[in-house]
Amino acid sequence: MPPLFTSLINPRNTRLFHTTTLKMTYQLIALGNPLLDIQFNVDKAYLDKYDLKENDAILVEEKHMPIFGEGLANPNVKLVAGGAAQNSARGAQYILPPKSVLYFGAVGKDVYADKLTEANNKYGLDTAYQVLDDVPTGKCAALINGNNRSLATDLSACNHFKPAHLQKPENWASIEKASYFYIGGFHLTVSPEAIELLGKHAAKENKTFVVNFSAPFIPEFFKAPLDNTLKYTDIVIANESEAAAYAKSHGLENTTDVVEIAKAIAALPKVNTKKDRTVIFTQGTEETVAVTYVQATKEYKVQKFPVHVLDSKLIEDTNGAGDAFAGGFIAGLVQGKDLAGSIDQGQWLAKLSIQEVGPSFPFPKQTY
Ligand code: 26A
Repeated sequence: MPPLFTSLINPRNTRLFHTTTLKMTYQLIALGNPLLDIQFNVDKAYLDKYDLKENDAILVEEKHMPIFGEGLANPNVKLVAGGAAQNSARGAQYILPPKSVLYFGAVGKDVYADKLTEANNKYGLDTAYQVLDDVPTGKCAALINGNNRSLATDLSACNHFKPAHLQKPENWASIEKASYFYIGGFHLTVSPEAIELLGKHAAKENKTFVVNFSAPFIPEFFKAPLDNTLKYTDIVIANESEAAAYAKSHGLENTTDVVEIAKAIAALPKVNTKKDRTVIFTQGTEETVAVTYVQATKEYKVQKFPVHVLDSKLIEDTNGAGDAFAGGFIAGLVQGKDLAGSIDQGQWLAKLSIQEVGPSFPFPKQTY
């Protein structure tokens, strides 16, 4: 096994170049779980053996742990920077001028973190990681099966992220200057308190707070913290299976129409009444639905947008497709584009990303 991979199984020794000199003014702040993706191809039998669905994201249990070693021993394994919100942050930074996005999350002092920093540096994404001395960086087995991807995550260091890290003077100074916040719903498993801290700040300052549901298990099993987060949320991004999971856990199990589910979420109470809430549901290759609840008139504005279709022969893998959509979308907001323009840019970036290995974007850079 090559030495890098040996060190990945037992990740010690870092070159520790995740010490970015922060600029204080970023337009967009993102928060999530920084993970290294261990990506490899599997068949249905492999997924069955580990009780995994073809298209899902889960937190690993003990029985899943051998997957990581098996992945690293796979001659075709690909190690790519992951972490859903970190992927979106890289995607937004891919589009925006340098030093527009700052990403928060927790990592260990190891070669995994070095690989993440290497990728982020390539995109010009600044990070303000909380660095743990004795817990390894989190990892995600991204199991590719045709155009599906099953994600099995060992959060490790990610799990130790604390709101106090955001409150450090140098970090809070960046938060105060930012106008947009992007939260990976996955982080609800780690620190709902950190999310609430940012949500309260955004609501008080009339800034834009965007939350991605991330995976069906979030609305299903993290219902209370998600419901609390939604009070602060101006824009929700989710896919069709997350919409269905939300419906199931919120007494809407008979509602199969995504527009109806979006309406229910859009009209939930809101702390910042100066902004209406919009709920965006992507649906794979089907059109994207956006529903805004207009508080002034108590009416709903329903819009539908086609995706940028790609010949399926050109798909490399779909790991990170939703994150790319979110990244392109929020970059659009930061650029001052309207909802339709931002959604279209999200579709464009998703189409670029699924032609790359993992949650990545093409170089030389393409422009929208
Ligand atoms: C808490 N969990 C399970 C997770 C994740 C996650 N990112 C944050 N928290 N499980 C998978 N991912 C990331 O999702 C991306 C694809 O959308 C993977 O790292 C992958 O890059």
